[in-house]
Amino acid sequence: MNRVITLTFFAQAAFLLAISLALPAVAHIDLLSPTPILDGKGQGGRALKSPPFGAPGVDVASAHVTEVQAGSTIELEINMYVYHPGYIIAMYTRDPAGGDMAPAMSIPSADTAIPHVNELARMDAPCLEVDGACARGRGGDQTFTLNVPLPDIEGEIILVLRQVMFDKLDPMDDGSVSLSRIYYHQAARLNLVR
Ligand SMILES: [Cu+2]
Repeated sequence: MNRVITLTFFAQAAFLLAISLALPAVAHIDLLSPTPILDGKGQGGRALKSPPFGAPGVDVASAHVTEVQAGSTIELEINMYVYHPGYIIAMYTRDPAGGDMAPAMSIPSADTAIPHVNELARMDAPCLEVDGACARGRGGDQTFTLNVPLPDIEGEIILVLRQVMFDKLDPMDDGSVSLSRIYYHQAARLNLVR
């Protein structure tokens, strides 16, 4: 009898594990336009967890390039397929390795603003109101646009999109806040021309 229970337990555990692996731990933004370096559901949805571009192992130099007028405003089309309270921020780097784009992993206190480099635009995660509250998770699925003023420089940049989630902040014993779970990343390669 004990043995049957044990086997049942393991079968259930294996089943739950299989389900959790089948459902990618996806987050939660998918840049539809311009063409990203890797789509937002790439690598089973786990790629977005990898800073700075959400495209681990992808050769940036061979990624799709979108040509845009320097200094113009580009309209991003973004699908946020899982809602978290927080914001979405657009930044840029000229470094194809994104060396200056590493996200902050800790802030000294809950009152400290989360630092970002080369910010171009940001917006609150769009809220789909249901019964007076924002629909959580997949219930909050929305596609929206974000207008991003581009720098007035010529040449290639990587446009970096970062989802910041306030419900994933981890308060530490020393009063600091760990940011290790708050980000999702995506990026697009642009060539700015005059
Ligand atoms: Cu989530």
